[in-house]
Amino acid sequence: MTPSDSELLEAMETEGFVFLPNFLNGEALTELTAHVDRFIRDVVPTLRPEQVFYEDKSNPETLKQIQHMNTHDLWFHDLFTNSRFQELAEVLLKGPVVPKNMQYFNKPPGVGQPTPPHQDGYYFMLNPCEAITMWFALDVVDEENGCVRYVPGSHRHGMREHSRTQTLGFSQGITDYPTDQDRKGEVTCPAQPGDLLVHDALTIHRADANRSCTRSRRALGFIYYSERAREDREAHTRYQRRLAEDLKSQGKI
Ligand SMILES: O=C(O)CCC(=O)C(=O)O
Repeated sequence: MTPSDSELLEAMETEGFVFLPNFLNGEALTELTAHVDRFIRDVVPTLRPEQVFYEDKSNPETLKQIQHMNTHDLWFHDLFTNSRFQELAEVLLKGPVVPKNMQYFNKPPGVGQPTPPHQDGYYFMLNPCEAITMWFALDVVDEENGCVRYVPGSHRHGMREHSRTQTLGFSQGITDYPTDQDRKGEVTCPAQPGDLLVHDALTIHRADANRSCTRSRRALGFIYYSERAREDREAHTRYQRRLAEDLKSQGKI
């Protein structure tokens, strides 16, 4: 049964995330997956290095992340801004939203690295920190290939301290994770293609590496800010610029 808007809002307020199985299926899912393949084939080769990350940049099979798909392709722009995804964002953020970034996340088989524990809001630099991320599964995702793990209720305890990680694509991680409480509370979120997870920008989450040697772990991320949230744009741009220089100097991008 599809949950009502008020049930979704209540779950979001209590747990800091919601799970919507089968958000897309059938032809809509087939079409979306075909457009992801098209984007990777036709658009990725035209993107700047700081917008596409590989576990090993000399091997295209290890593609792990794409940033801002919506700004490079009309089909994805439409999916992001004129769709059930944006409608859901408006419900969960209780008003108009700013569609900010559509991303592709993969953990390629054998080499896909863990996602460090983090809160998205730390990267976003918002005041108030009112934003959500949707995580849409394109593959069967489980503990073996690195499903998302949440700490329910963690969004109610403010921003934790983060520091620089060496993980390409997730440059900040929570420094004291896991506390006993984090460890006890953490839940795994396996998913099927077409399932959707949505989390608050303050909800702590992470994922393990892909330990499977044959199965990819592809997903799309949809980031929406509330129109009430003000971005510290200068600090954000400064951070992104320094990070890109750093990654280039390390030969990672
Ligand atoms: O795909 C992952 O492993 C994590 C994605 C994530 O951190 C996010 O969507 O905010």
